[in-house]
Amino acid sequence: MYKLRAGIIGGGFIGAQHVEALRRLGDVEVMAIASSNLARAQASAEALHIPQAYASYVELLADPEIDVIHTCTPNVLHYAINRAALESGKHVVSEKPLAMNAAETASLVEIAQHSGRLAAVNFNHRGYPMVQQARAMVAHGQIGAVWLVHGAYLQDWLLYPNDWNWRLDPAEGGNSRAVADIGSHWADLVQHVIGQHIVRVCADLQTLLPRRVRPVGPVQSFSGAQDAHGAEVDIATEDYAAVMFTTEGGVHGVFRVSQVSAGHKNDLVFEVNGAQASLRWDADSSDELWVGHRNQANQRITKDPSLVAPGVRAYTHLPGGHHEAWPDALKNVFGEIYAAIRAGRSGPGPNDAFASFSDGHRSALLVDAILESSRRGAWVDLS
Ligand code: SOE
Repeated sequence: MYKLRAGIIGGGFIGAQHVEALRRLGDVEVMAIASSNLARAQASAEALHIPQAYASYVELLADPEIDVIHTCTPNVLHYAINRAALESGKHVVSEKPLAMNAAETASLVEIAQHSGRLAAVNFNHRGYPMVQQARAMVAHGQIGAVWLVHGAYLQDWLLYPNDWNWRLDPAEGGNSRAVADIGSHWADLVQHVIGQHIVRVCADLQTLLPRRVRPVGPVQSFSGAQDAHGAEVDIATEDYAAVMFTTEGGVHGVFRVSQVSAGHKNDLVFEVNGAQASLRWDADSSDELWVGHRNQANQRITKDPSLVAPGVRAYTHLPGGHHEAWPDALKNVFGEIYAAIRAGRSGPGPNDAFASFSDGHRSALLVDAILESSRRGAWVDLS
């Protein structure tokens, strides 16, 4: 089988994970990487054993050998890269958010539709086997009508005033931080699991650290790097949010996100309460799905290819007891995306887990509604 050829734009934390997941698929060749300058691109190319380094994304997009672009830069560049990539005839896999605001994400949806190329946004949590098991159980009516959805996504990597990352600067990260960065994952995931869209929100956003120390030079996500000698700057984006919501089907929900909750590294939990049973999934024990009952003992289903729903087997690659986690979920999502490209499709099929540019646009609308709700202190409908 011929190999599809990928080019990576951005060599930070997530770019390196894209490279690794793609290589594990076996039928994709990572041909090139671009960064903000040649020296950085060459350093990434050397560290990740990628043959070609480009000084800019423009140069990489001009390479006719490359079929698929992975957008892994700071948020501020996503729109320009995604747009130029589609216009140059490449398929696109973009990190979220697709762009800095909903006007831009709407225009990307349109450009993607006209391009005929595959355009996906990386909501990687959808690729966990026990998330797909939860989705299958909801779809097959195994918990009854869905009533409530709740949970949280908590981190602690921005706890201290001298923790820094480009996401703290609205010019690079956007007007929302915790909500756009991790709330977007939580909300996308539960909408995927219950098969319903959020249509209304009421939010409370808080900035616990209104001033932080900005170091000189770039700092990677999760690097733990702290430079107490930088300049103090005002912080406008939220460290914490609590969001109540309702869905198109009348499900009620609430979630909390925080990037300043000590002890929580990357802690995503959701629970769905149905008329017959409940489901709970926790990314920290991602191979388990808790099933809550009223009139019988609760259950804990563990990931095992022979025990999950038939459609979920494709998301498992190892026997029970052999854990599959974050990198495997990413690989699962990429596997589906590349299979869709090979099949000549431009978006997900009904059984696919991966997210489309339309999902990315919906996520931008949700973030905007949450910001507006918190500003106004009122419920806001998604436009
Ligand atoms: C940083 O908060 C971050 O890397 C997010 O950007 C990712 O999407 C999430 O997977 C983990 O945290």
